[in-house]
Amino acid sequence: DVIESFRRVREDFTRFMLSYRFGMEEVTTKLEILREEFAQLHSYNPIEHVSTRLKSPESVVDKATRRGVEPSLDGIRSSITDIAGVRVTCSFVSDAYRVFDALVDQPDVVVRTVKDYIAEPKPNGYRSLHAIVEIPVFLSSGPVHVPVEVQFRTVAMDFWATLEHKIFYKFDGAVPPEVVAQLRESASTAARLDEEMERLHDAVHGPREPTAPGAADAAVS
Ligand code: 0O2
Repeated sequence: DVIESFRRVREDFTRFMLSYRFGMEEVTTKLEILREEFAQLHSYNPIEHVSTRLKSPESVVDKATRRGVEPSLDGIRSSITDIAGVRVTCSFVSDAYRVFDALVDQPDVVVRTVKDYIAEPKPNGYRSLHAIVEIPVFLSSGPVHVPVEVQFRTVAMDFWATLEHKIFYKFDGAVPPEVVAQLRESASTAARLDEEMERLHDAVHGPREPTAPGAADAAVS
């Protein structure tokens, strides 16, 4: 009857949203293991902090509607890839690439797309390394392959992006041109700061194993 079919739809949707939370937790556990291993074996921690966010059911439905996605859970699963988001803030640019490599080299992690906004910043100055990875989650109903958006950035990139995000919302997206120009300028300052800190670190501790910028490109599937 109608109540029974509504109950089933609700259960399917709850399981669908839960799978993203579990996918996100799988990724954070992998990062936690890498962090701990680096710290214990190399006495070095490349990860400053990790944060997560799950899109609300309302904003998932809004985004799907805006994009004209087929109104089914499978349609949403294949088209909306940022329902689960993990942000990894690293100390240095080379660490961002190094942690990225260590994550995507794992056999159960499948890379769907990579956008390297560190090698090629957005026109507004935004820098970060983005990857959509697919991770298996084993539910009682069977395995699901969940896409998770992982953003790798430095503390300086994170500082800039957090403030830019606030300014963008303050102006409701219509940021005045002079503010846009100042933001672009401050993004260059942040990029220079990253370079200087990396040089300083290498001078004090000696250069680390090379992690060529753009190494991420090789992993694009
Ligand atoms: P939130 O609240 O952080 O999740 P998409 O529309 O996401 O499917 P797009 O635009 O190709 O497709 O995705 P992209 O470029 O990979 O970037 C998506 C996310 O990166 C954003 O998510 C932000 O988190 C971050 N981001 C991208 N560009 C900028 C920027 O110019 N400034 C800042 N501050 N962050 C940026 P959401 O969903 O917008 O926001």
